[in-house]
Amino acid sequence: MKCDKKQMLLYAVTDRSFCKKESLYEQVEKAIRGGVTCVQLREKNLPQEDFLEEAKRIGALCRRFGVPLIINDNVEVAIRAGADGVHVGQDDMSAEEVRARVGEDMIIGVSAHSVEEAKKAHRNGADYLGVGAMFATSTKSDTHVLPKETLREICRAVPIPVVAIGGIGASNLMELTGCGADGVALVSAIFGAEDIERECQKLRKLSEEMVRG
Ligand code: 3NM
Repeated sequence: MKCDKKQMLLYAVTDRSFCKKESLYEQVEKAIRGGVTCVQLREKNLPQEDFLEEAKRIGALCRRFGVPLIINDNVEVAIRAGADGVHVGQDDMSAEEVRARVGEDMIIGVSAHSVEEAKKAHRNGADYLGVGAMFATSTKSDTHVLPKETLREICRAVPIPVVAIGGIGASNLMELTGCGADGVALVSAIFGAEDIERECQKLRKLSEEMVRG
C-alpha cells in the first residue's frame, strides 16, 4: 500500500502563526526529532512561489529523516516540490481530479466528515482520510465537532488509513481509543508547545497507546 498506516500515527500539520523566534523549518525539525511520522505543509496565505520554496526546503528536511511531506490543497506546489502527497478538503478538488494531475505514485489525503464522504473519497482514489473535528478547535474556523461514533463508523467503512483531527492534544488523545483511527493530526498541540520536541515525544507515546487500543 502506497500510504503506510504507520506513517499516519503522529501527523503534524503546520501553521506559521505559531512561529515566534523560530522559523517554521526549525519548528518542523524539532517535531520530527520528537517523533512525528508525517508532515503536512499548510499555507493559506503564502504567495505561490514562496509556498513552493518552503515546500522544497521542508521537503528536503523531511527526506533527511524519512518522513513523508504532504502539501495542503495545492497540487501544483506538491508536483513541483516533489512532495510525497497532497491533501484536499471537501471544498477543494476531488480525489479523482487530483489523481488525474498527480499520477499514481503520489499520496492523496481527503478530509471527510461523514461515512458518505469517506466512501466517496475512497472510491475516487484517496489513500487516507482526515476525519474531524474530534474536539472544539480555534485553529480552523469552519469546523463542527463530530461524534466519536462517526469516526468509528468511518474507520469500519473504508479500508484506507484514517487520521483523526481537530482539537486533539495530550489531554484528550486517549479519548479516541477504540475508534479504529490509525493516528492523529495536530496543529496547535505541536506548534503551540513550549518545547515542541518533548511534546512530540509525549504525543508519540500516547498515539501509539491509542492506536493499540
Ligand atoms: N482540519 P488543532 S480541524 C486543519 O476538522 C484542520 O477537518 C480540521 O488544528 C477538520 O490541532 C483542523 O490546533 C485544525 O485543533 C486542527
